[in-house]
Amino acid sequence: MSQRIRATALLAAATLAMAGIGTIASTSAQAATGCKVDYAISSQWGGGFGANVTVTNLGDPLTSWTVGWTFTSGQKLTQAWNATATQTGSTVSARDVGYNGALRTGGTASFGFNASWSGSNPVPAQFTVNGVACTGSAGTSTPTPTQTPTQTPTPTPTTTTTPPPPTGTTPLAINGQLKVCGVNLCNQYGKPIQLRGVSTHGLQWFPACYNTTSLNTLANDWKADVLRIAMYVNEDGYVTNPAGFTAKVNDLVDQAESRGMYSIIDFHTLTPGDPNANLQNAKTFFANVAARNSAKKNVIYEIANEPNGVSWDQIRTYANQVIPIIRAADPDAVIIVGTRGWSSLGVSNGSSSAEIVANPIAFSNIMYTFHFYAASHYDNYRNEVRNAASKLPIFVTEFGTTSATGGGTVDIGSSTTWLDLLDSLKISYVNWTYSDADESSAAFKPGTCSGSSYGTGQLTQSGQFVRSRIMTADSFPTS
Ligand code: IDC
Repeated sequence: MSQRIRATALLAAATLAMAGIGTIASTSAQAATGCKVDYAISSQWGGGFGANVTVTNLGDPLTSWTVGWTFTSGQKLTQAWNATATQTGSTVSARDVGYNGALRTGGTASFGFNASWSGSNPVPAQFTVNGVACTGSAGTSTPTPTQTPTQTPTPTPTTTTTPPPPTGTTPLAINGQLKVCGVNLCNQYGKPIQLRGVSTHGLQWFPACYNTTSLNTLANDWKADVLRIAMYVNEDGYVTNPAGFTAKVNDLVDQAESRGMYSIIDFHTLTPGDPNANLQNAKTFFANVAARNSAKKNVIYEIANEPNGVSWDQIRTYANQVIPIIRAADPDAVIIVGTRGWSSLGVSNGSSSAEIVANPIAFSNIMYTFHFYAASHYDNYRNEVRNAASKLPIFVTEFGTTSATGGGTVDIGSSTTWLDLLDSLKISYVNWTYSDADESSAAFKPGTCSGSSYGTGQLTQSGQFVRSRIMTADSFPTS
C-alpha cells in the first residue's frame, strides 16, 4: 500500500509592456510554468521509510529540475536514487541527475529515497519545482505507522467495476464521469447519452446574466444538462485579466456542479483564428483550470472555439501541445477539439471531415467540434454532419437559431430540422446564447439581466424555441 499526495500548481506571469510615447499596458504570457508532484511512501517500518516521487511538468519544456519540500524535524534523508538529494535543516531538495533532467510539457521524471523518521511521518503538504510552488489539487494522507516493509502491496484491479446505481436525479448524478466510447459520448455506465444545454455569452460583456436566479432557472425550469462557459481569449477577454477570468470560469464550474449540470470550459478563441497565436495563454489557462478542477466529474474542456484561416494540421499542432497539459492534471476528462473553418468540420473552407478522419488527434477521449447557425447553414452542412457522425465523436458546442452573425431572422424550420437530426444521432448540443444580448440569438429580451426574473415572459422567440427543446425528458440509460 502506498500513501500518495498530489500537489499541483501553476504560476502564470504577465508582463507590462511600455512602448513609445505614453504607456501601453498589455499582458503577454511568459513561458508557462507549472508542476505536479506525486509523493508515494512505498514502505515504512519503525524508524525508517522509502518513498517514490514523480514530478510532472505542466509548463513549457525544462532542461533541468529541482524538487523541493519540507520535512518535519524527525525526518532525515539517508539515501536517494535517480536524483541528487540534500537536506539543510528541514528543507529537502532533489535535483535531476543529468540524463533525466529534460522534461517536455506533460513529461514526467521519477526518483526515490530512503529516510528515517521519529514521532510522526507525515506526507509533505507542499512541493516546489524550480522554485515554483505546486499547490492545487492536493489530497493529503497520513502514513499508517504499523505498516511493515514485508507487507505485499494490494494489486491494482485491471478490470473496471460497474459503478453503483445513481444516488440523485440530476444529469450529473445519473451520468457521473463521462467518457468517449466509439463515436458517442458515454456516461459512467458506458451508455451513449446526449447532453442539451446552453452557452453563456462573453463573460466580459454579460457577467450579470449568470447569477443564482438565472442558473436556478436554467437547471430547474429549462432542465439543462450542460452550461458552456464562453471565455473569450481576445476581444477584451482573458488576456486583459488572466487571473480574474480564470477565477470566474472556476466559479461557474462550481455553480453548474452544485446544480447537477455539466460545464464546458470554452477557451473562446475567435480572432485571431489560428489557435497557435494563443498557445502560451492556453497552456497557462488549462494547466490552472485542469489542476483546480481535476477531482470534479462535471468538467469538459473545449480547447479552441473556432479555428479559422488555419489548416487542420496547424490545429492538430496546437491540440498536441495543449492536451498533454490537461491530461497531466486531469487525466480522465473529455476534451473537445475545434475544427477548421469556424468549427464547421472544414465545410466553410471548402473542405470536409475527411481531413480529420485521415489524420485524427492521437489521444483517447477526444471529441470534435461542430457549430452551425440555422439561418446560414443548411443541407450541405447537415449532410456532412450525418456523414461524419459515423466516423468521429462530434459535439455541437455552439449553435444559433439565427444567421452566423448572431442576429437576423430566427429560422425555426431550419433549427427544428437541425435539432431533430442531432437527436437522431445522439449528438450533444449547446445553444448560443443564454443572455440578454441585443441580438436575435439571445434567449432573453434586452434588460432581463438587470432585473430579477428569467421567467417565460422574458424569453425571445429564440429563447422560447430553445427552452422547449431542451426541457423535454432526457434519456440517460443506467444499465
Ligand atoms: C458573437 C456575439 C456578438 C459579438 C461577437 C464578437 O453573438 O454579440 O459581438 O461574437 O465577435 C460564432 C462565435 C461567437 C459569435 C457567434 C455569433 O463563436 O463568438 O458571437 N458566432 O456571431 N461563431 C459563429 C457565430
